[in-house]
Amino acid sequence: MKRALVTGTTGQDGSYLVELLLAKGYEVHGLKRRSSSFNTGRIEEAVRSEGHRPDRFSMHYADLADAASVTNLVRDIEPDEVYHLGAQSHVAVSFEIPEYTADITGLGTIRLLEAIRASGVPSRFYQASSSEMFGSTPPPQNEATPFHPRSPYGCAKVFGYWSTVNYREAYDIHASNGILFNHESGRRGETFVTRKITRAVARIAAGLQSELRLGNLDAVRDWGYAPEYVEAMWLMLQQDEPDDYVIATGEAHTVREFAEVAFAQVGLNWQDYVVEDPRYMRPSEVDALIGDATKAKEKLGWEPKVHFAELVKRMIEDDTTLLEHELAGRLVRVEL
Ligand code: NAP
Ligand code: G4F
Repeated sequence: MKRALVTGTTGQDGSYLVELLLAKGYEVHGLKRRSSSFNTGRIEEAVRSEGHRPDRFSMHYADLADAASVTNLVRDIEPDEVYHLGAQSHVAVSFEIPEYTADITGLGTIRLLEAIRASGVPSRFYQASSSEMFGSTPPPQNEATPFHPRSPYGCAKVFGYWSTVNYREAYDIHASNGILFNHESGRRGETFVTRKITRAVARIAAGLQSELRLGNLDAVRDWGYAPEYVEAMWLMLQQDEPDDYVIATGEAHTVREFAEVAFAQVGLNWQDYVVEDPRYMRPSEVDALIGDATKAKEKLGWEPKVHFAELVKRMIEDDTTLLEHELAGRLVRVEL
């Protein structure tokens, strides 16, 4: 039985990856950080789904700011594969807390790589790199496109990317970067733009909200479906040789289009509800991200199946169901 350690387990991608690894028969160890309230809602859903056996799944307290905590995990668990997804992952927030973002999102990667190197455990390593690293370099972007980050988050991810390449070259660690373009789902954090929109649409349709305040409606993104993207992470660590891969759909849509399609799904006109609010504009913006995932198709056999309209539809359905459960008081949190 293969053993995996996943950081960022409580996040969107971590929860889908845990689900995937359990389904593949792995023993999975997740990291959770101390929080004053339950922060394991997504992973509860993942562990319960499809009757997965919780005895192959454990959560451990650790923090990416605490090198000893991650070093101890690698030494004690001796994982075959480490998926490093933990990060301060919000671009707008990174302008408010740049040093913290550099510490967790940038140095956090070095702490984990160093834990692997120092322990001598032959773990394969996945780094959650980001299309945000391309920043202002015009699309389409692929593995050869130069980086020009536009946020503290993007800068921290560039550091993590090159650290991963460096540990591969210097210490022969099987370390790969997945350069993932935006990917979304019903488990997406509520303050990222897609989920902010689909959650608002469900609430507006139910009469609980009257407007939706957004920032830059002209931004272009390449939005895919998160469960498919975690499959690509796993595929990268199954290759004989480590490498770096862009994962994207290649389709471009604006934030405005996302809002238009989402409101139309419940029979509403987005223009009646969306208010442009400078509060959500960024000091420097990434105008357009559109990925070219040809290498992933050719080498990993990976291709996206869920496209834009279907993605928006699924997210609206998930938020509508979630709202019904919330209103019926059917959501109960437990300790994991
Ligand atoms: P997410 O939902 O924001 O999850 C981030 C995870 O990191 C959460 O589990 C969070 O824990 C954890 N974390 C934050 N600070 C931590 C700390 N100090 N110590 C330990 N854990 C900490 O992000 P996601 O969308 O799943 O993305 C996963 C990874 O892929 C991230 O590295 C992100 O930057 C990167 N990425 C995402 C996308 C995308 O479109 N989703 C695209 C490219 C790259 P809490 O639950 O306690 O907050
Ligand atoms: O949903 P977003 O916050 O995602 P962003 O900035 O593209 O970052 C996400 O994708 C990256 C991959 O490219 C990840 F690395 C990162 O961790 C994260 O998952 O914003 C998307 C676009 C931006 O241009 C933003 O300015 O939507 C625009 N936007 C317009 N109004 C808004 C809003 N974004 C947010 N969060 N909230 C708004 O009200």
